[in-house]
Amino acid sequence: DYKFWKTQPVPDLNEKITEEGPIEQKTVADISIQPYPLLKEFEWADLDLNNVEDRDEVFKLLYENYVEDADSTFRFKYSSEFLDWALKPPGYKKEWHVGVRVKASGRLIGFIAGTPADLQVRSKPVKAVEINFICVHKKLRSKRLAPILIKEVTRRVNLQGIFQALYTAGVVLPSPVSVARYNHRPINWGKLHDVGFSYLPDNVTKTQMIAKYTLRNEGKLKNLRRAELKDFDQVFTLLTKFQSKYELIQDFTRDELKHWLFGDNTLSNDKKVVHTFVVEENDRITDFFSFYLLPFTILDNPAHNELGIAYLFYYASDAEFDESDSAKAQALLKKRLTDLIGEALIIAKSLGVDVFNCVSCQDNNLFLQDLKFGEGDGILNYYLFNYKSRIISGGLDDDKHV
Ligand code: YNC
Ligand code: MG
Repeated sequence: DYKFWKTQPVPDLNEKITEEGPIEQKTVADISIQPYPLLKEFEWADLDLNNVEDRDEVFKLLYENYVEDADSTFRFKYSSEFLDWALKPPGYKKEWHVGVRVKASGRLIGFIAGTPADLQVRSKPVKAVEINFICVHKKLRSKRLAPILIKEVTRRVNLQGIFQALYTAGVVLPSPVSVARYNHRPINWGKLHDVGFSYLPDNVTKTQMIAKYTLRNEGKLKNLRRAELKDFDQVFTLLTKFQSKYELIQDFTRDELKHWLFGDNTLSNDKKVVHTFVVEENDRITDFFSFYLLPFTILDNPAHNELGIAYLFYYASDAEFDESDSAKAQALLKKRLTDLIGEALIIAKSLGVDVFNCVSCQDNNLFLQDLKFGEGDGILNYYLFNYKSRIISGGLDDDKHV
């Protein structure tokens, strides 16, 4: 019955939203400068991710205790490099990398992170953070530590004059502003089947399944290449224009987008987390896409211990820009995105990826079928904290409580 969430500035499930905007109006002067009290055996700790030991502690907590699938076959494996990229965008604050330690041993048993992420909600600018990586050690679950982590990170964010947040979760809480489904494009179907990720449908052989998902080794899009920093200005302009049609987007500064697309450029290509590619014609960037690598640990499997997974990240194309007939524009975009993401699959394969994931929202629905993505069991709910918004269209729930 959402004992905690009922006390928070979020809309009730099924609440009809008429007016959009903040729920509570607060100022920094209203916010306590004292941390929330913890049980006496625990203490708060800011994690310094520039410090290798701190980063490894967060890595280990998540490696052993973070999100698993429904039957505990897989667990997200966020590497230390991934965390360094994901938690340190421009303007990050180490006070927002909130840890809880056992006082006696110093052991990290809880974590939650906030990162700067201004938004545009139906073209309205909303100053915000993104909240992610909430984790409580398995031995300390169901003791109401999660609400304390959430309240403490809220307090610390509020102290910087920010009162709104974006977060996503597999669980249903009051109240999703949009809902998307995970889609999976098998690349190494044989392995996916061996580890229980993919099932063999009736009346089909394994050989047929492997053949169905076999990709070429070489792409066919001319002028596609790995993005370089010199491309950034054009990519920024292209993405800004491309995304202006969406109802909920992150309002990137240039430095932020540079970080999200190129932030791990000091790593070699085989260690990189985020991979960005552009299509260039006569010195003009016409398209780009990016994906990041986030493997699963495979739990209790004698033959395999890791599943290579790519997640589609940002992309943009100018395919539709000069077409005023909207049906024609859509068809042009569908064709171009199918070609582009088709290339992403081939590149992901060359990086050892076993499955390519994306969610069913925005323009992704244009290419899912042609590229042989299949619907997964997983749902991703999108939430806004302290902000009422009508359902963001483009997700699964478009027809619900509009
Ligand atoms: C969750 N994922 O409903 P009620 S996603 C938010 N997000 O509250 P306890 C969650 N709330 O129902 P446990 C949640 N999961 O009584 C549970 N809850 O109102 C709520 N798992 O707390 C739940 N990471 O401490 C209930 O539960 C209350 O010990 C129960 O801890 C939960 O990062 C958790 O899946 C998730 O480590 C920490 O199960 C634990 O079970 C765990 O008794 C594995 O908590 C890892 C995992 C979730 C990944 C994510 C997004 C987090 C969003 C948090 C909300 C942010 C709000 C905005 C704040 C900033 C505002 C500003 C400005
Ligand atoms: Mg707990």
